[in-house]
Parts: sequence; C-alpha cells; structure tokens
Amino acid sequence: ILNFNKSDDTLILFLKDLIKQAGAICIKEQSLLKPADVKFKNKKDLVTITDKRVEDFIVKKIRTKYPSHDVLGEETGKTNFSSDYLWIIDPIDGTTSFFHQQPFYSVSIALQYKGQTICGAVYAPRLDELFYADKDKGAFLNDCPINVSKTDRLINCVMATGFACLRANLKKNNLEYFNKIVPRLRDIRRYGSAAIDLCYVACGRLDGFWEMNLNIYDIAAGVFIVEQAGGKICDFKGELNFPEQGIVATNKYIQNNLLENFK
Ligand code: 2AM
Ligand code: CA
Ligand code: CA
Ligand code: CA
Repeated sequence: ILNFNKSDDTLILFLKDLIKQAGAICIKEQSLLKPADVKFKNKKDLVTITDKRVEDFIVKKIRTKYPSHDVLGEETGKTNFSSDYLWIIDPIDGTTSFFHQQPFYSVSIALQYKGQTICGAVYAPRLDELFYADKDKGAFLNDCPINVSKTDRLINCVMATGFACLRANLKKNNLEYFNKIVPRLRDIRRYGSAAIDLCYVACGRLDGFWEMNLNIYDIAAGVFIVEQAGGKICDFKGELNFPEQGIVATNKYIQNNLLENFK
C-alpha cells in the first residue's frame, strides 16, 4: 500500500547533518586545546573556546536556513523573535571531559514547536554515535531503531548520575542520594554528559539516570530521545517539573522503585 503521509524529513535531515559537522569541529579542536583556551565561569565550571565556536557555528547555520526561528544556546542565551520554533543548543555537553581529552562528551540540539519538542539529536563525535528522534517515528542510534531496557528490579540495574549540583551550595546535594541508591543497584556509571546519559537510557545500555541542577539545554534533546524510545522522565517527586526539581529518566519499569529513594 502506498503511503501518502505527508511527513517531512527536511528538519531531521538538516539537524543530523548540522550536528555531525559540529562534532567534527570538536574532534579537530579537542587535541589542540591549551590551558589558555579554557575559562572558568566559576571554580568548577569550565568553558573552552571550542564551546563558543561550536555554538556560533550551529547558530549561524540555523539562522541561515531558518532565519525566523528562535535559538537558545548555553553560551549565547536566547533570541526573542517570538517564533513558534525554538532550537535548544548545548554545543558541548561534558566540557570537563572534553577539556581533559576524554571521549564522553556530546553535542546536543533539540527543536521545539510551541513548547513541544519535535526533533532532537545528540552526537558523541569521538564515539561516532548519533542518537536522534523525530516526532512519532521513534528513536535511533546511527539510523538503527533503539528501545529502553526491560529491567524491573533495582539490583539488576546499571544507572548513571552526575554532580552538576556541586557547582551550587545546595542544602541537599546528590551525594546523599548517591549513597542511598548505589548500594541498591548492580552498578553505577558517571560519564559527565547528561545528554549521553539520557541517550544510554534510550538505547538500553543504562536502565536509569538521575541528576539535579541541570538546565534545559543539557536535557532537551535527550529527554525527547528517551521518550521516543519508550522510557519515562519525571522529577524527584514523580512530577513533570524537570530539570528544576531534579530529573529521573528510566526504562519506566523501574521508575517507582527508583523514585522511592528521593522521598
Ligand atoms: P556542560 O558540560 O555542558 O556544562 C554533568 O554532570 C552535567 O552537568 C553535564 O551535562 C554538564 O554540562 C553539567 N555541568 C555543568 N557544569 C558542571 C560542573 N561544574 N560540574 C559538573 N557538571 C556540570
Ligand atoms: Ca557548561
Ligand atoms: Ca550541558
Ligand atoms: Ca555545555
């Protein structure tokens, strides 16, 4: 039967091409970084010249192709064109890993229409892994469909977390949850890129992920990819105020068991 569905691949094809080009810049520049190429937003929060360059590159490409669309990037903030379309960009998620010559960093880009994400991509250039999702079409890793795991007991789970919270002097920080949760799991990973953590939940390499103190640009693409792969996202209370109230991503079968630990 012929499929006359008018679905349009233009956006996702543009996004895949764009994010791969951005990743190529990261690879080219990572090994050349010098101490003078890093600046400190505060004592523990790094940004390199490549973060800025990659964001400028992405924003320029979007502005050329879709001049009316708004963009929100970690390093440059948000435009205010009052467009229904908003591109959310983290040029390098995992800057600490990037600066320290490690492979677990990514470029993360999501596109929202009227506040709803309609496509998202996360590319880890050193691993050459491109995760993406397109509304109602599912999620993919290097063009193969992906799904969350089916693990339903914490003791069989491998999860990831992170410590973005240690930037801020919060009363409650993730070390407390970490101490409580890790003994209940098979094991824990700390990759240093929330976008990668989320994509690993999406493809079943991880059964869950939680973190606090993240921003929208850390998670926008990854959240969408998890949802399109069949997973569930919520905050520490099981509600939808993420990332402000923490973020919990799971394969959905393990969600309630993990949430018990935040009570
Ligand atoms: P970034 O590399 O884009 O800044 C890892 O815990 C996650 O927290 C990453 O998504 C990282 O995004 C973010 N993060 C930002 N600043 C951080 C910091 N100083 N320490 C740890 N994580 C940080
Ligand atoms: Ca940062
Ligand atoms: Ca980030
Ligand atoms: Ca970043």
